[in-house]
Amino acid sequence: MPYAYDDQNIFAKILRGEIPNKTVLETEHSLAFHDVAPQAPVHVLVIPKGPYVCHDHFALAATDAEIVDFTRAVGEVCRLSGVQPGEDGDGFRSISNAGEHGVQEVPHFHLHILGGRPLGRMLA
Ligand code: DGP
Repeated sequence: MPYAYDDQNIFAKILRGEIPNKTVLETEHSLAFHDVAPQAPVHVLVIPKGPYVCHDHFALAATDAEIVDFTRAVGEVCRLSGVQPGEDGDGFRSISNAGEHGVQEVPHFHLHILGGRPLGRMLA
């Protein structure tokens, strides 16, 4: 059964307030917080509050309101983190790992926003 959501995953616990987090942004349907093991000066995770396992699950099953909220939250996180491309921020990378081949550690959909230094070319 694809997309079986485990409500004991660590981000579900963060959403329930059982584990602390360093919040960057909270909206009606989304939460953004600093990664516990940052891989760059800016490393923020953006997650929907709904129980979605991975990006494709979210894309197929989330409501329009959740998708709009999440998409806007990503833009707002980039703005708040100062990584917008251009003379001020110089850009960022957004990554979402899914499943075994994608080496997804936490089975709650999240988008990594990485920036604050040149990241090098990476597709795989
Ligand atoms: P992924 O491989 O895409 O599933 O990456 C999961 C990320 O989640 C990884 O970069 C580390 C981060 N992470 C794991 N546990 C915690 C936690 O308890 N708090 C926070 N803030 N981040 C966590």
